[in-house]
Amino acid sequence: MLVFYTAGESHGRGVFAFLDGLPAGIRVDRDLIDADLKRRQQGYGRGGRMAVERDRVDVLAGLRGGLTLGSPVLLAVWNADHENWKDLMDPWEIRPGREFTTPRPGHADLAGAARFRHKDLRNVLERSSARETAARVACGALLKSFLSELGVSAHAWVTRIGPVAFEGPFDRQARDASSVFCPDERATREMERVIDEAAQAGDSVGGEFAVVVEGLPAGIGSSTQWDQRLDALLARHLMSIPAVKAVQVGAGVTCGTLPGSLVHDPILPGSPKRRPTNNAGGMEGGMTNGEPVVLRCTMKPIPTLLKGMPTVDIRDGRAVTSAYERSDVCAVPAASVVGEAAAVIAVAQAVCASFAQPSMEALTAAFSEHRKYWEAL
Ligand code: EPS
Repeated sequence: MLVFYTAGESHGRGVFAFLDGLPAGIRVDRDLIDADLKRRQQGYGRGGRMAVERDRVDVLAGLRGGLTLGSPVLLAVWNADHENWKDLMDPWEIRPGREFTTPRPGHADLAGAARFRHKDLRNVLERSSARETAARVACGALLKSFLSELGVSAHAWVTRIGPVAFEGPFDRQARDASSVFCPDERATREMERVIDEAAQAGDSVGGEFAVVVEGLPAGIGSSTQWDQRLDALLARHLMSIPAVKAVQVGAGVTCGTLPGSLVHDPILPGSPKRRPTNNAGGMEGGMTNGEPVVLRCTMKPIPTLLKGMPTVDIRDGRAVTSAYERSDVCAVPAASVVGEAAAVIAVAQAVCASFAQPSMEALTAAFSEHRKYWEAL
């Protein structure tokens, strides 16, 4: 089993990722991790915090000479902004008087106050902050090295910002040239305009992104138990990205509007068995079916608004307007990078569950043997 957890507060010393259960001998590409961390920091509509941070991975355990050891891996991404928050984030002593008591509608603040009985909502928001996603991206980028040795890759792009949608094909160069990670120049300009308008109005804006995983043979995941279904695992990882409100697999919600004969993808003769369409999004019965895995996620607008929202002060129940210091206007481009990492982590977990081996050499052999079986079926 590949265990994955993160730790760390938004303005604490850093964010951290813990991975246990990886085989020994994966050659890890540090530049790839730092490139993904940098990509996650970008995107039109980001706020002041990203001007402070220069995210890079620091490997604290589990690697030697660029190779995984088969022991637990511990990754750190240090928070440069911690310097400015030392007093407020001191693990041992906090001076009273700077408590945050006005929960932002849409954020974890109020629900967290109920869950943990915190009176200072900073104790909730520090961990619920999307800063945590830097740790996920570091982890996902490390696992890209693992999956790439098996011939598996993932990519994500933005398909909507507010009312502006892009339904065209993926193009890596065009995506990387876009300020919103949308592989279309015209859509990019319109999306920038929507973000500008939201910023001018003191508001925020959400959107959608697509994630595709390619190169998986059929039969990864399992139909035998709810928690072994790969579509469910992918959805859980993606839904757990802060602000994601919907995850769709393949044709997703459209499947409920069409007859079966238009939804299900015909099986063509030949080896391997291919499909002329991919409404299933590469998933049947909780397992891959040999087609690309296609996922789509919807992100709500950022809840921290310059114009504020009606809320209450939890000290006395008075009606007030929610507070604002700084925030992103739109983080959908960054979320697409996180989505890519989340999908990679889920797929790596499913691969490790199916082909558990202590060494990469043995795991690659087992995986290749399975791929050959599928390709000859
Ligand atoms: C976030 C609020 C902002 C974002 C942050 C998520 O941070 P701050 O409160 O420091 O201005 O910038 O995202 C990140 C720090 C990041 O690395 O993505 C929130 O409340 O969720």
